[in-house]
Amino acid sequence: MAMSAGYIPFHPNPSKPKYRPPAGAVDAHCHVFGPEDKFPYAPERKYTPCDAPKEKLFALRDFLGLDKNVIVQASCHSKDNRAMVDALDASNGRAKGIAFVGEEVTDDELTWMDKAGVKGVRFNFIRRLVDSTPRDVLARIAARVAKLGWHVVVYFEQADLADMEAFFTSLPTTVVVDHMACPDLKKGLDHPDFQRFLRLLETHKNFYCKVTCPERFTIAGPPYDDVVPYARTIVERIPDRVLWGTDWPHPNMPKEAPDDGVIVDMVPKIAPTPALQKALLVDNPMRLYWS
Ligand code: 0GY
Repeated sequence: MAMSAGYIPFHPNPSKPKYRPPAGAVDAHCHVFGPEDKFPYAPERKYTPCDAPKEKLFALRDFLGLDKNVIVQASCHSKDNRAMVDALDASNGRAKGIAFVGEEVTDDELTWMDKAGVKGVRFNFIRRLVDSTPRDVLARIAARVAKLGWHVVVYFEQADLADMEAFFTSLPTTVVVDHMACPDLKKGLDHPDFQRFLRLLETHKNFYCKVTCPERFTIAGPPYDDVVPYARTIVERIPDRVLWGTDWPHPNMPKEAPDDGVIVDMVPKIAPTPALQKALLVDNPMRLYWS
């Protein structure tokens, strides 16, 4: 197993954001990991995270002035969704989930997750994180979860879009793209990769985009102003189909995890009006996850 170092801890002491999110704001991309003694990490994982239990996530939610979470299954737990479902069960209805499943998942397991508040499955195409799954398998999974009213979350890199676009647009569900499909800041806003991605979002009205993870794409470092033009362009082009999240606990970061207060303080830069902020933080995630 090729595994990166792992165990980069989340920020021990995030700053209080200056920006106050509107009432009911949703962190639509975050994770829970472990604790390992209760929910062990997957043997096939490519990195080992720090334990990031649900209690810490809920405390951070409150500290940052957020109201709800969408907890996304990450590759380090692979197809064992128990830690995520356990967090949903403990959330008093304030968390929904995105699962990772294989074709062997049973209808009973899907029903168990559906009842707990799972709203979708994630297809991860990032080669450093997962081994690839054939598209016909993914298509069959999508058809099954579509019947539950779930959607599909896709995590991929813009440079791979040309190859995957036909598959993505054939999916029978809403499609949510993680982390702006990883913009390459060295290429710039005008690069065909980013422009192609924008066209995809504008053309296909069933696509949503998470304007998340500036810390993964920045060249300049915090407060990540170099990522703002990418996120802001997407927010302004498809204001009713964008989502925001912290990505806490920021798994698999090469050096140190970001200050979550700084991540919250980016919101007014990428969504400059109160109407855009309400769409991004409340209306869009509520439509997708709580309606
Ligand atoms: C993320 C990003 C990452 C990790 C995972 O599934 C995962 O392990 O998603 C990453 O390393 O880019 O979504 O938080």
